[in-house]
Amino acid sequence: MRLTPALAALALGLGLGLAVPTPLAAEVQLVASTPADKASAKSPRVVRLAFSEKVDPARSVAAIVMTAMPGVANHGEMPIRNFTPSWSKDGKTLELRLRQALPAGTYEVRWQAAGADGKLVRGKFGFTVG
Ligand SMILES: [Cu+2]
Repeated sequence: MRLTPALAALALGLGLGLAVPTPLAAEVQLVASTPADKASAKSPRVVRLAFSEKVDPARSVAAIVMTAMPGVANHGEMPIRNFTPSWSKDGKTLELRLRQALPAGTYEVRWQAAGADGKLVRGKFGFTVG
């Protein structure tokens, strides 16, 4: 069922509790990454996140966390900070360029991004370095 804005406003006003479809644009999504989710990579120096649309760079960011390392028990979460972030010209791809290749271990990349609808979306993916 398609509601015109006026009809939707009326329905809400009457408290009918109709689920009015939110913005016509879908919320921003991560469509690809390097390394890919669950991939095994060799000494990566770049982590790249490609979004489904242009995002607001002021509200969009990614962090790399090392969660395990060979031979280290109870490693815990170790934030990786030696990278420089940059956005592609079209505003859809975030590149984290590491000053040193990531050492062997398990990593999680946590991101947040705000697209055209202004909604902040969060997600994560992980990979291992062998
Ligand atoms: Cu570590």
